[in-house]
Amino acid sequence: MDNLLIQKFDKVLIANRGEIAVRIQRACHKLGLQTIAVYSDADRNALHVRYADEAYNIGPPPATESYLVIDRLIDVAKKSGAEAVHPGYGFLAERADFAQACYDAGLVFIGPSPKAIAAMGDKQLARQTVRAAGVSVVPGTDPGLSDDELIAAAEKIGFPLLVKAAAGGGGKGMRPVHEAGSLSNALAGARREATAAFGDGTVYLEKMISDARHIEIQVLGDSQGNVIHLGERECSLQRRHQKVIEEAPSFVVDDELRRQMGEVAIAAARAVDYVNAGTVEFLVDRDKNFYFLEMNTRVQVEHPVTELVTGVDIVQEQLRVARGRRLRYLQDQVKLKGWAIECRINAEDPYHDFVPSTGTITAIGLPTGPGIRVDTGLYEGHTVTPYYDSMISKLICYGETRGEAVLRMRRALEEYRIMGVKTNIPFHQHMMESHRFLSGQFDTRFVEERFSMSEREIHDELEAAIFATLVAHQRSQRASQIVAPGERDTSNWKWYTRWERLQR
Ligand code: MV4
Repeated sequence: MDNLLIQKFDKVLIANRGEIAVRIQRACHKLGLQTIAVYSDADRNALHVRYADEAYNIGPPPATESYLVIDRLIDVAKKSGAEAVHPGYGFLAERADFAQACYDAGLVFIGPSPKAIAAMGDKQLARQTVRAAGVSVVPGTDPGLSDDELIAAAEKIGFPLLVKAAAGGGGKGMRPVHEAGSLSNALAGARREATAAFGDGTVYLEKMISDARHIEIQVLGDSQGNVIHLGERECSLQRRHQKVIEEAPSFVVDDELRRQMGEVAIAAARAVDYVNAGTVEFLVDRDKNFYFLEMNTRVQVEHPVTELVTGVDIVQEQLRVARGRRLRYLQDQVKLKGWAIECRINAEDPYHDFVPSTGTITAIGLPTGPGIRVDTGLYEGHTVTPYYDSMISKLICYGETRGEAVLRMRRALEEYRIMGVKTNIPFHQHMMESHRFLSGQFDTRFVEERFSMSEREIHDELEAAIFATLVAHQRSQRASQIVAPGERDTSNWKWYTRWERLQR
């Protein structure tokens, strides 16, 4: 195993913030491990700081001066006596140089080897590596081609195709090309964008798979060479390459397709001697052909939906295998039961092109009850700043069936109260009433091309008008029972916040 330190540890530094830092702490504390938190000046009072056994300030609010400073994190690990580092997702989670720096400092990196991270981080190398292991990839070009060779290759691949950045992922540096004439422009544009974003302008071509769904397989590997998969997550509902709703299982994956995709995902993981939790992304077309897209070498935002339908605590398994333990499950012990849906709650305005919303959270009411899970770092008094991602909470609902999960989600969204910033909760409420979502008929273009919030805005305005009429009428009837919002008993959440929403 290349530069992969596996050994017992008792103290874990969590190189992250927000809900995922809290999630990792919970798994650590369950296993009796001590936690070291790090925080920027903006996160002094954050939940992950309060829950930690020890917490260290690592600098000013911008991530480039705090959460992304490798030397400072390694220093804190040494100073605090941490023996392992969990990177979470985002920030340094997929930086091979960070995993290597941990290794060089004698720290267990709770993730795969730097070599596996690097192999999957280069999208062209990843394609080559998994293809050599028998995994079907989207037809496309090999590394190291000149412009003339790319143009010749494009004719063979056919149109439409995509120009993609080798260092990319997440849609950056990606350009669709519909005819030969626009290829050289697209190559130049993608190179420019990739150079600016990643400092590496290498691009390659892939045939465009249209009407595809984005379905990913969760895998787990241990240091004894066992690799299992935990089934799929449906991640087609995205906006600007950010997922907004995920579910497990997927509407279109039957037992046989799951078995096939699972086997292929395991082969992809084995191709890089994968250890720890990872995700293999696929595009699945209308005929259920599936193609490897990329592998994410970290725990993902949407891991809870898999936890709910498999009963496997993924973060706990990450910690266990990093300490040299075997996976607790064999493949045939993994059984899917029920359905789980996750709504990402973002601080943004769904009625104004989802612009980020900042401010101080003055009050929160979390939904609870059967089948409800909320993963969040939110607390009253927390200030949502523009420095970090706008995702402030994840609402995950479980049901025996997809229908039950949806009903619980609707109820939980109605209960959820966040005051002080705008959130995309109305977007999720609207989605939970959409025929296409309810019937499972959507692909990766649905949110941006076919789903509109304007209907909901009209619906909200209509409701506000009816409500105002009702209030006016009741006031004229019995003045004592209806009072203006300022005079109303604000301990009644539903009433107060509903008024606020309708006043929008
Ligand atoms: C594709 C594709 C169609 N064909 N590749 C977007 C981000 C990056 N992970 C890869 N992406 C895509 N690659 C081929 N050959 C369509 C997308 C894509 C997409 C993928 C998943 C979820 C949402 C998406 C939205 C637009 C495009």
